[in-house]
Amino acid sequence: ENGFLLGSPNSLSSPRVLTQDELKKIAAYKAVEYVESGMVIGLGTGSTAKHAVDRIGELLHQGKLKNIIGIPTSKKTHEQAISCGIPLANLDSYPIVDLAIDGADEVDPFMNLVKGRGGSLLREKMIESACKKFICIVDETKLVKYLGGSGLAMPVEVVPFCWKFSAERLKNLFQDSGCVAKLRTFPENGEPFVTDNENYIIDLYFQKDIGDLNVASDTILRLPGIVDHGMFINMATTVIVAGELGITIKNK
Ligand code: ABF
Repeated sequence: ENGFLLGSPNSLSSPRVLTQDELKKIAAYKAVEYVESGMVIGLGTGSTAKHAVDRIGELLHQGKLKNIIGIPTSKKTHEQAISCGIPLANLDSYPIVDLAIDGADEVDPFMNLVKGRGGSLLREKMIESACKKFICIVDETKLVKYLGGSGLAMPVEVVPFCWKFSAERLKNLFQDSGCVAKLRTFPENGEPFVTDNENYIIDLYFQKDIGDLNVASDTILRLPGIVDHGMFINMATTVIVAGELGITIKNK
């Protein structure tokens, strides 16, 4: 009934270990249970959110959901939602979003997030800051003790103009945390990755905890040339984590 063929992770019918993608799908389908007919829904980006968008499209198609308006968080999700038959709009026409469902790259114990490794952080942040409820969906590999703690990138969107100058300034801000700042490029040709808003991404890597996230956020946002960063502080109202032992739902 809920669309899974797999049963619960430990059931006799499916003793095998679930793949990461199956866990993502479980979290996404759980989140879609919160969607009600008539809602304006923020549609996330990435391989986890993709399952939620597919599922919303499927339920619309089956007539189990009606009158949904989707607000996509990226060009990619816009295309996916169109192919799923989800009616779309934007924040100009719907400045209040009932519910957004989106993935994350890291989730700390306080439900703060790192997002943007997919490059869509700006639209995601605009839409998710306009939501009454924001459900973040992840598999358990995304859980960290502190943001930046995975050793993977903390993305910052910058205007292309003098991006080296911006990267240097960002690195200097977090010298004490052993920050390394790298322009995101395509591995195949070394060309800069360009966001949906025609900006570049500087990926920050930290050796140590950056401390107070609000201070870090304010300091980054004060730099001219910076568009936004991938820390989503105190924005998720629910986090759904799918792991080998089942689903955990944490609410604000
Ligand atoms: C979006 O997709 C991003 O904010 C985040 O960078 C990424 C997570 O991707 P995935 O679900 O593919 O791991 O939510």
